This record gives sequence, C-alpha cells and structure tokens, in this order.
Amino acid sequence: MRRDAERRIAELRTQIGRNDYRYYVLDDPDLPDAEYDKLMIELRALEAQYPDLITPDSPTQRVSGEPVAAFGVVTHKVPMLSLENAFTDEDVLAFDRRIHERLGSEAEANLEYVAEPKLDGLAVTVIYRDGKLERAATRGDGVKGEDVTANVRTIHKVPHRLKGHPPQVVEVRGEVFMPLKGFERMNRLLREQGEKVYINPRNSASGSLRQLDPRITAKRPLDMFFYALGTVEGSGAEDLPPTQWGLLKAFEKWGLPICPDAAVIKGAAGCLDYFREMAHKRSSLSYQIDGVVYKLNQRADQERLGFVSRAPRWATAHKFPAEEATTSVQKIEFQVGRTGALTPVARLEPVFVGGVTVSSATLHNIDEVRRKDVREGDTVVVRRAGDVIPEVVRVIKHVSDDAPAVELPKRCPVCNSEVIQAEGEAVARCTGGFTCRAQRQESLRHFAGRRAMDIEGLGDKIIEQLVEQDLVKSPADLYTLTLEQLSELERMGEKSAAKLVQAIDKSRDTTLPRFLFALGIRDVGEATALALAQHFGKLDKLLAASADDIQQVQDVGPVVAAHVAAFFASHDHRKVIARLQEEGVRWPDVARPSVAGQPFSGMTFVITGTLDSMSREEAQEALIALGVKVSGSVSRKTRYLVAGADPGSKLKKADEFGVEVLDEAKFVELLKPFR
Ligand code: 5U1
Repeated sequence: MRRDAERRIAELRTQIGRNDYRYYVLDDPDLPDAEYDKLMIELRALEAQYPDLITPDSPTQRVSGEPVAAFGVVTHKVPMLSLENAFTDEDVLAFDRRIHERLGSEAEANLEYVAEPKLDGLAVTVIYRDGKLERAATRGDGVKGEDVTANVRTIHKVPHRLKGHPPQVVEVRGEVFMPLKGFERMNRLLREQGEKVYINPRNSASGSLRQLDPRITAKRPLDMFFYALGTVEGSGAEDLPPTQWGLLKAFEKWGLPICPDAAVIKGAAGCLDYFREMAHKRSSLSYQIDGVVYKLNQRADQERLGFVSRAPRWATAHKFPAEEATTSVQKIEFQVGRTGALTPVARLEPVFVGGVTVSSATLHNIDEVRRKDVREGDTVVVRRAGDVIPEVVRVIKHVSDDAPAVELPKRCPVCNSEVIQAEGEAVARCTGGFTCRAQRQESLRHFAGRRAMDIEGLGDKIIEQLVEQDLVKSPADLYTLTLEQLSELERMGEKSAAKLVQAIDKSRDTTLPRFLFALGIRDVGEATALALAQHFGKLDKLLAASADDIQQVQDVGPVVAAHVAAFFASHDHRKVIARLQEEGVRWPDVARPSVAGQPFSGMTFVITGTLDSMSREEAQEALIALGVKVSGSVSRKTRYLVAGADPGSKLKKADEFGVEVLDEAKFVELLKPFR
C-alpha cells in the first residue's frame, strides 16, 4: 500500500511539475484546468494519508510555510555583486574601451555582449542541491541577505525541482519582480480592502517577498527572471557553458525562467542600438525596467577582468534618463521645513511617471516659480528620476494669460508668523522658529532620523500627533514621554508604545557628531557635524566658540560658521541642549586628531561607497576614536580613501591626487588592532 502511494506520489509530482512549467514558464499548458485540479486533489489526499512522504519540493508545499518572527541571515558564499552605472552613450563607449584595454590586443574588435533589460525588482539568489530548491535569499548588503526560502517557494515560476542535468549544487541568481498588470490588480484589491497600496512595482515586489507570513507572499503576483550564477559544486560543475548566453540557455533547460528580451549583441554600437530599441519598447513591456545591462559574453574574459570593489568590470547598467510626463497644476501651496524654509509645492492632477503616480511636485523656491512662471491651472511637464522628489520642469501652456502669478506669502501658512527672504537668498523663511508647528514637526523628524539620534519607530504619524497634542514642544520632551501617553496615541498599541519607550531610551547613548547633526542647525549636515565634533572634541568648547573660531574648522566657511554661532547663541537652543543632557543624553568626548601616540592621529581619511562589515557611521566612529580626521572630500591632504561598494567619483579623485585606496578588507585589517 505504502509502496503504491510512494510511486503514485512521485508520478503526480512529476506530472504537476511538468504542467506548472508549461503553464507558468512557457505559458503553454497542455492539461485542462479541471484535470490539473484533480491531480492536485489526489496528491493532497495521498500526502494527508502519509504525511511523512511530504517533501518541501512537493507542489502542495508552495504555500505551506508558517509565519516567522524574523528572517534568518544567509551569508552568500560568492558575494552578490552590484553594477556600475552608465548614463550616457559616452559612458558606454568608455566601458567598452576599458574592457578592450584590459583584454589587450588579442580581443576581438567587436566584443560580444549579452544585453538584457534591467528589471526594477529585487535581486534574489536560489540554491538547488541535487536539483531541489534548498535555500533562497535576498541580496541584502551583497554579503549577507535574508532567508526568504518559504516565500520564494510560493513564486510559481521558480521551480522546486530543476529539470535536466544541473550541477549537484548550483546557485542561480536573478530578479524577483511584479509584472505591471499584477501590480495594478493587487493595488486595486488592497484599496478595496482599505489597506495601504504600494507606490510602485519595485516596492511591491520587495514588500511582498519580505512578508514574514509566506501565505501573504503566495497571494502576490510575483515573478522572477534568472540571469547569473553563484556557487557551483560537485558533479556537473565543470560542464557549464563557456558563455553568458550559454548559461542563460542552460538555465532555460533546467526550467528556470529567463528574460525573453535578452540578446547577444556586438560591440559598443550594438549596445547602443539595443538600448534605443529597449527604450522604445519600454512602455509596451509587461514589466517595469529602468535601463539595460550589458555583460561580456565570454566567461573566461569575465574572469580575467574581475571586479572593482563589488561591481564587475565586465558588466554595466545603462540607465534610462529621468521620465517626464505632462499634467496640470491644481494648486500651489507652501510647505514649511525644519529650518522654516518655505518650499512651493505644486499639487497636480495625478499622473503616472517613472513608475509611480505623482500628485505633487516641488517647485524648489519662489525664484524658481517666477523663473518658470508656473501658475495654478497651467499644463506642466513633471520629471521623476530614481527615488528623488518629482519636480516641475517647465510650463507648456498657461491656463490663461491673466491668471494671477504666485506670490510669496507674507505670513507663514502654518503659524502665521512673519515670512522673510534675506537679501540675496532664494529661500524665504518663516520666523516662527519652534513655535511653528511645521518646523517643530520637521525638526523632530530630523532629530529622530536614522543618521541622527536613530529613534526607531518614531515615525511621521506619531510625531504629528505628539506635536498636535502639544506633548512634545522640543526634542527634550521626547525623553519624558510616558508609556501611558504613548499608548493613547492613535494607531499605537501597548506593545509598540513599549518598544518606542525603549528606543527613545536607547537613543540617550549617542555620539557628539550625531548629536550635533540631530540639532538640525542650518547648513550643518553630517560631514560638518563630524568636522565640528572633531575640531572641538567637547560640546562645551563648541558652545564657547565664536564664529571666527568656528571658521577654523576644516571645510567650514563664514556663512556656515555664522549659522552655527547664531544657533548656539540662542538662549532657547541652549536651554533645549541643557535639558537633553539633564534627561540623560550623553556621548563620549571625541579624540582630537592631534592626540599623540595614535598611529593614525592627525591623518585625514575619506570613506566612500557601502561597506559590508559595518555601516559608514560605525567606520567613521571607529576612526574618530583613533584621532583620525574624517573628511567628506578627497584632497591632496587625504591619507587614505576607504572604498566600499559603488564608490563613485571619489575613486577617480583619489587616483588624480595619488591618494592610497583601501578596500574594505584592508581597512578592516588596519582597524583590527584597535577594535
Ligand atoms: N538583467 C540583469 N540585472 N542584473 C543585475 N542582469 C544583472 N546582473 C547583475 C545585476 C546586479 O549582476 C551580475 C553582473 C552578476
């Protein structure tokens, strides 16, 4: 009996698996739905009878995972690379030229590349052992990702078992994404259910895959294309094809979906032709893309080229330019920011641009409004690039010639205080300071931010209520909030209130650069906060400094020095700082760069790109403790440039100035004796 069941179960799984592949991957089913359902019912019944015969790769198990409290961490044996970007034709020509230079004279004149659309999703890696799906993980920071095996199992196109003869252990990588139709359908459903909708297909793919409950992921229309190889072990590892294109074809044979728009092309000219073709095709594709990727086809050449930091030299992402769309301006309003700056914002007739529906766009400042002559009712072009705030680019048509021009309000639209525009400045400001609700709200938001005091869970909605109800008038009030007060806020359960109290408490232990940044002094970003902290070492010294003293700080000019001095001269600000300290906010003194006896003291380091083993802030803090000056820009005075992934233009600068570059491994090595 059991033997029969075992045999039948195997048969059913093969039949269902074959049909899933035809249905989901080839889009060409050859079994009527009713027949397919019958097979599933029979398989479920047999598995219910013999539960010990259930295996994770059974088609019944696509949606069987239990919710988890948190994702496990997976360390990628082969790091998941990122890609350098090319924005112009010239960048692509330079990419091709660099490859030619490195490969030398024996390289073909027109190198072969594999070109593919660059999907707007999230990178995921899947390991198959003996042909069975064993583990799936997100890219994370490239070295460590999240274990999303149960969720990836729910994606129909991802086979639980590979076909053909894959290597014994094979890791395949690609992009999980949400096709546009599925995205719209899902958002419609979420809206009907009164749930929050996702802003674009990329966020929804990421949000859907990173659900702790795989049953939710199973309901989301996710899809995946595979495009790269990770680790390969055991038998079959040596039989892999010698080209990228061959790999894609092998993936197909194993039953893995690949992008149907991938192609082999020749030379830089071929790349540029492909780019234009995809740009043309973009709006008719069933999925969202933000550019195309070119990869050298010969894998042996890829290996010879290797990678810089964590991006391969043999591949690049050619990005599409920012997207533009036409819409009309319904209203022009002024928003008040943290420092009182009034930003004109155009409320728009909603329009789909750059993958999201945009209903407002910035007009930057009143001078820009005048220059572009934007008026309510006008037809305008809006632009959105990447994740940046959409902006109004230009007016196409005025609503009418005598529509009134936009005037700068004389009084703050939030607190009614006077608005002033200093001579020569483009920005007009509300003079209400902390009495202005908008400024208070924005200051608190900045204060609690991840790079400032890092108070987890203190989001916009909570801040809004705290300010609205006058529970928090200054950042110092955050530290006296009680569990009861927080529990009474809207959308706040007792558990989250307790968590928030804990997070506020935790933020008491901070660093001087973070604290200075958190204060939200005009023009004091992270780099300046760091420079101030390093120069003065102690807050008291900074409080006692004149504008002239402050101007001695590296990279601080007279305007910033005046803002800093004016900030600390304010009696109100001093009171808030004193209260924050009374409430237990504290930090260690910063070692002055001139401290003797430290091997790096007085040296200037610059950090660029993303580090895997620590955040940029942690790296900075470790260096500061050693008396190192950490600067934001590379100059002749820079001793080392620490370059993580995606290092950007600083690497070039370092090259120009002959500054020594430390990759992450070398940097960690350098710090080792002191950690
Ligand atoms: N289509 C595609 N996207 N993408 C992203 N191919 C591709 N390859 C990548 C990445 C990060 O990396 C490989 C070069 C390994």
